[in-house]
Amino acid sequence: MKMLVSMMALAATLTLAGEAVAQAEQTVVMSNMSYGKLPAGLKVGDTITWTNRDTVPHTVTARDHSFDLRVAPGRSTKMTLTKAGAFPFFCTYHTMMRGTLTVAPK
Ligand SMILES: [Cu+2]
Repeated sequence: MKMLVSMMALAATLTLAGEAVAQAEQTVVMSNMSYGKLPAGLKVGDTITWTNRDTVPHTVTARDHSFDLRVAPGRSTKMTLTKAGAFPFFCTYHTMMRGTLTVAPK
């Protein structure tokens, strides 16, 4: 019985450690001149792969310039979130394309 309890404690510890280092990988698809659904629950250290299914290039440009990606037609570009906060962004080629990423601290 004592052994079982300590194994359960170990399992709980491993689970906590796993969560602490887990980094989510998200994808946002750009198509029909708009950004797809933006992921919720983002944290510093997570990555977002931006996939452009249109036939024209798009950018993912933060208003405060904390990120600025150009994604060629038919290509994907991956970025890692390095700062917490709310980041409004837009496409510099098509300024009606816009969104906001909300990133929690690690
Ligand atoms: Cu665009």
